[in-house]
Amino acid sequence: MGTVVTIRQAVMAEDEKYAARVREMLTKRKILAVNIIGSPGCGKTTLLERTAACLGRGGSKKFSFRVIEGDIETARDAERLAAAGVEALQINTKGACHLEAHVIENALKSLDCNGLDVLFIENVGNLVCPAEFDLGEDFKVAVSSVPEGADKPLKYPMLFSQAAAVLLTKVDLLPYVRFDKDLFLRDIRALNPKALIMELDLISDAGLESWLAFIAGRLEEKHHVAQ
Ligand SMILES: Nc1nc2c(ncn2[C@@H]2O[C@H](COP(=O)(O)OP(=O)(O)OP(=O)(O)O)[C@@H](O)[C@H]2O)c(=O)[nH]1
Ligand SMILES: [Mg+2]
Ligand SMILES: [Zn+2]
Repeated sequence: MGTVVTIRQAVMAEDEKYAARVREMLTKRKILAVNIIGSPGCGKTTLLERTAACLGRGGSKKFSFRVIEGDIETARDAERLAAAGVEALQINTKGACHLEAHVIENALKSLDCNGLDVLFIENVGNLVCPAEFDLGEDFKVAVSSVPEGADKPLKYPMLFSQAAAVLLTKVDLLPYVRFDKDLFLRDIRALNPKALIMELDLISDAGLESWLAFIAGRLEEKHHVAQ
């Protein structure tokens, strides 16, 4: 058992070096990197599709973005994003249930970073170990959907306590699903008082403007700091 712990710590320490290199490279280019984490089917890809559609409609918030898509198998999410006009690079982890920084460093070699404002990384659908790995991102975003139930923050505290923002998706289903929203909000507040909490309905795009404003605001802060 002791050996297992030692090896795990060594792997994570090694990955921290890759994460630091990714962060340095992206900061030099003033690219905001966002690590999007949530269970399978919570709406991560839909969020990115709707982000592209809303930016395409114009409005006050404008930024360019590309996506690194993490999935165990298939190129389906990258294909969905390509159909939405978004350049996306698909990573297949072939069994691994999270992305690691060395994979991101490698992916960045094939991603065109010119004129790029924001890099979204859609992590493998999983509420557990993606939260343990630093990919060199500026911050993590936790996505949790109404049908998953309101008890998730306390059951998977690592993600919810670190996330800069928590997105509650599928709020259009609130009338049909038993979901204690007060409990959900209270538990997030207890874990992470600073997290910005947004409620999204990705069918009607309700709440999406707040998401765009949040990303645009963080991008502006990054430009300011990197100057
Ligand atoms: N009713 C409703 N359905 C949604 C919403 N957002 C996403 N969906 C649906 O939820 C399903 C899963 O959405 P995805 O965006 O593929 O989920 P994901 O998190 O990317 O899933 P993985 O990549 O497999 O982890 C799809 O059928 C979406 O159309 C929402 O706000 N409301
Ligand atoms: Mg997806
Ligand atoms: Zn994992």
